[in-house]
Amino acid sequence: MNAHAPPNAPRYRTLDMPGILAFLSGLPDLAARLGGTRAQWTIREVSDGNLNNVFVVDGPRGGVCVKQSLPHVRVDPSWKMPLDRTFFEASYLRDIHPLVPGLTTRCLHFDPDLFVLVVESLAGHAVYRTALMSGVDWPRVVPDIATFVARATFGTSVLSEPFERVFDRHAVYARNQTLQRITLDLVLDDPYHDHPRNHWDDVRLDDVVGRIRTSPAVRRAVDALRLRFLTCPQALLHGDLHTGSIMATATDTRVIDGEFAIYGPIGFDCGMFVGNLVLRRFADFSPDAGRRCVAEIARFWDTFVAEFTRLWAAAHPTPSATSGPCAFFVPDADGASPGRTAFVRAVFDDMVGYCAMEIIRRIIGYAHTADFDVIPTHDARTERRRAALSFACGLLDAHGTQGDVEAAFGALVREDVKGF
Ligand code: SR1
Ligand code: MG
Repeated sequence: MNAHAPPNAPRYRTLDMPGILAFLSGLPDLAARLGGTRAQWTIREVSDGNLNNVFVVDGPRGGVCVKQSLPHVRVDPSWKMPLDRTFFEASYLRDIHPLVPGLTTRCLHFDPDLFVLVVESLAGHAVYRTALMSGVDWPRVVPDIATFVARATFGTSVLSEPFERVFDRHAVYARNQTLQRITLDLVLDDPYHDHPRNHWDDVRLDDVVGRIRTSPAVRRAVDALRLRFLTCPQALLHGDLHTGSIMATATDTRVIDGEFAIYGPIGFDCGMFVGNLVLRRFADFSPDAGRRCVAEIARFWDTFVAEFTRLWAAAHPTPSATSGPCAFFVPDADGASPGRTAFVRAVFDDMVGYCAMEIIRRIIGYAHTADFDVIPTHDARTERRRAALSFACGLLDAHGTQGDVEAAFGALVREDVKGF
């Protein structure tokens, strides 16, 4: 028994690089994928997120990516944490890979004792956030992510599967409570009151933080969105779909890091992604950054709606009078579908709300993003963060009234948004 293993995982030990190579050499399929002998394999650590150790191993024939849970948050060893997050990530990949085969990675192996997950390595791909910060323009990524969200959520919802199957899956992810707690606290709660995990480095943000926390309309929106996150299990979500959870090239897009997977409102995944596009917009000084950002959000939303409704129409093609229990959502004989329209509108409102909450938590909460780090001066960084917070505050103030992308996000291009 390993003295450092958590009590409920007696065979667990944190693998170092030689340990990873030894682990892989004991798995014939993975060893064959790498090719050659263990002595010919190279290994490098690529840990980038907050939680886990991640390594890429390359051999003469191919590569794999190895991810292991730690008994604590990687970036804060004093924050202890159960190990089960790689189990949920492996489950998520197995559930959604058939729905989005070219848009994520395949789970090649999961070890339930060591909490090690092995997936395909993405040679040549960059973390999308890092690529955006270096100025790339990869027009495929946004519609690919919209397609990913539409297919992965539709395919795991009762709109496409018998409820028994959905509820069984829901029961599995309902155990992902450690990471659900993190999202509840870090994204949906902490930023809206004093909490030691919050931080920002300039008192010039204090007044906008105060505005966010004291506006009754913002408070109402935040409370409603928090409640929806817990009470609206529409589909299996990625749960942490920021631009650091995407690996891409100019021609290929893959969603990674599904450890936060949970049943919840579909607009949560949409809002996380769009929120990170908006964060990027506020860190970008190029003159048409606002116009490009609004165009990207419109492309995301239009692609998502087109794909989601295409799947829906294909799954329920018959007129409501002759169909089963989901008739409310099936088009009438004349093709109209008020139920579907209302459902999609609710996803839009959720997207806008969670987008705002993602922006806010990334600036004043625990886990900031690197986007603003490329801005050369402290004053300019503060100015941009202030502008982003003000914009997010406005989204929540008017939450539920915006109606379309232009109404919600059009201010990103107008001169009346100060600070950029
Ligand atoms: C302690 S975990 C902090 C953040 O990192 C993850 O990527 C999630 O975004 C989480 O909120
Ligand atoms: Mg992550």
